[in-house]
Amino acid sequence: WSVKDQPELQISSNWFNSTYNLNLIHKHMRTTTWSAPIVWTDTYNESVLKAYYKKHPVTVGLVVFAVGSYLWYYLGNFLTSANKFFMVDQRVIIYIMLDDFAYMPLITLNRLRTLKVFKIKRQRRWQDISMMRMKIISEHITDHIQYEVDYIFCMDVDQTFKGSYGLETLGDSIAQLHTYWYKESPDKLPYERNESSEAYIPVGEGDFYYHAAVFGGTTSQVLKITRECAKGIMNDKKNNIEAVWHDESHLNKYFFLHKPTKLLSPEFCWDLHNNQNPDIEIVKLSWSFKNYEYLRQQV
Ligand code: 2GW
Ligand code: MN
Repeated sequence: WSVKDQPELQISSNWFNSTYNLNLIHKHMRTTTWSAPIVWTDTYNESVLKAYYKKHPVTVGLVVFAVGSYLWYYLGNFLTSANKFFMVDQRVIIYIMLDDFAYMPLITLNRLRTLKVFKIKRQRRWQDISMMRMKIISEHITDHIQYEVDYIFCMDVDQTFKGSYGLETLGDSIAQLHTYWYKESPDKLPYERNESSEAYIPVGEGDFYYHAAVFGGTTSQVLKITRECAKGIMNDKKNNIEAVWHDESHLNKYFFLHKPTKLLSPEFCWDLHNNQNPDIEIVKLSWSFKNYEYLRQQV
């Protein structure tokens, strides 16, 4: 990919001070120690997948939250790009959780795509907006999503699809390798290290650091994931503890205890502010520009 195709790269950014070492040379890993495939752009054949799913059609759900400033700032772009690149030619239901119907962007969707928009209560703290997603998703799966789709993806709204994001990503339980941490050894990963938190992972243990901006799987697996994470978050709240990376810490604990059956390479959730990196052939989804001071004061 070139800088010209990726406008975010042209935004000068000093909002983020990277201290991560991206110079370690690693070969692409193709499977985990527990034999789960790691999907890179060159590990699958799209036409084979398409032929298979043509005979076995599936419906895929995409759940996204957009409340407060994130609603008008990110949702339109997220949806427009998802319409273009997410599960093209498959049935898709996009579930949008927002706090004000008036800011729902009007976009035209391709055939086979449906929107379902729900209003949720606004949380006072942004940490709670993020964490409460787990509880809300699990409730919606129980109420209706389980009867509507076969697979679900849950995603942050502050990102943009840049390339075909399709059938190669489907599986029982899907975890996303984090852009910054995928080459790092487990003892350096930013897991929750407080023993009293439900998200606790001891130093030296753990597999990978997964990014909560993308996770998914079959409806029943995503129900388990979100229920367990919500339970951990609620128990921590009772004990007056908040894990270092909020819902993401709990998701990492869940995937430490229940190994994901498929991992997505960082191509599926890349930060374009990162250095150019030969590991990354095609960026499929990229972080949108984030002005923390501005957006977070708006909550
Ligand atoms: C979040 C933080 C600060 C200020 C506002 C918000 C906020 C988040 C908001 O005002 N409105 C809103 O809809 N959100 C939703 O929560 C939205 O879907 C957003 O993508 C998601 C997570 O917040 P985000 O994207 O600002 O967090 P990140 O990009 O720093 O994400 C990672 O860490 C989070 C926990 O701290 C989550 O685990 C997230 O899934 C991770 O990607
Ligand atoms: Mn985000």
